[in-house]
Amino acid sequence: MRDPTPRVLLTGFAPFGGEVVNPSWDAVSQLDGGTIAGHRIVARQLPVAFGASLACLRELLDATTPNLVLCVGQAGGRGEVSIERVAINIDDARIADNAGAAPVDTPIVADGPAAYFTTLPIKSMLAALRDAGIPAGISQSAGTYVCNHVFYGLMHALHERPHIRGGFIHVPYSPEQAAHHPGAPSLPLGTVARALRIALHGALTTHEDQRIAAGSEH
Ligand code: PCA
Repeated sequence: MRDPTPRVLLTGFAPFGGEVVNPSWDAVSQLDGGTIAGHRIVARQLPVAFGASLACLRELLDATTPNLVLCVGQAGGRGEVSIERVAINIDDARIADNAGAAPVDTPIVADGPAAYFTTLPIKSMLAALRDAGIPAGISQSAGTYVCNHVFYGLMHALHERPHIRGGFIHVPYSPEQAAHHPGAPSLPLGTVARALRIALHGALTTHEDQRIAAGSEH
């Protein structure tokens, strides 16, 4: 019989762009099999490829039947845990993905809406992270590469399944990666893993988001 414990699907990405690690995967894999707010965490890796990433995510959604989905990716150059507000319907690759594809100005879903908002309580998650002493912020753009592609595809899939909440978090380089990118900020993997636990706990225990100003002018 299937385990009746409700589940969270938590994804990280494979390394890309010449990196040998991806802190998103290194952090989410630390949470695999654990329990947060009564939910079993199922952590899986997605490929950094426009085509294969969403095919993989759809299979995982069917196989896991989660209550909540959080996808996590690396954002080299960002200095804080970055909770994404919105996914936009465009692919515009600055570098080729791991399968060699580099789409330019291509819609992710033909005739899909221009954007989807996350259905996670991002302000409550932000407050929980800041209260725990972890640098965090709300981001108004997940970029136009594979992370935004996965985030948009996730929210498009969940549009038909409104009982499943979904969202995306970008994380900085690990210190070991930043050592090869002079001047780039970083966060230790243990801090990122703790941040994801706190963010998920906040998401799973909040049903009405807080109203906290966390916007930006750019
Ligand atoms: N970061 C990339 C794709 C995979 C990842 O970890 C991005 O921000 O699009």
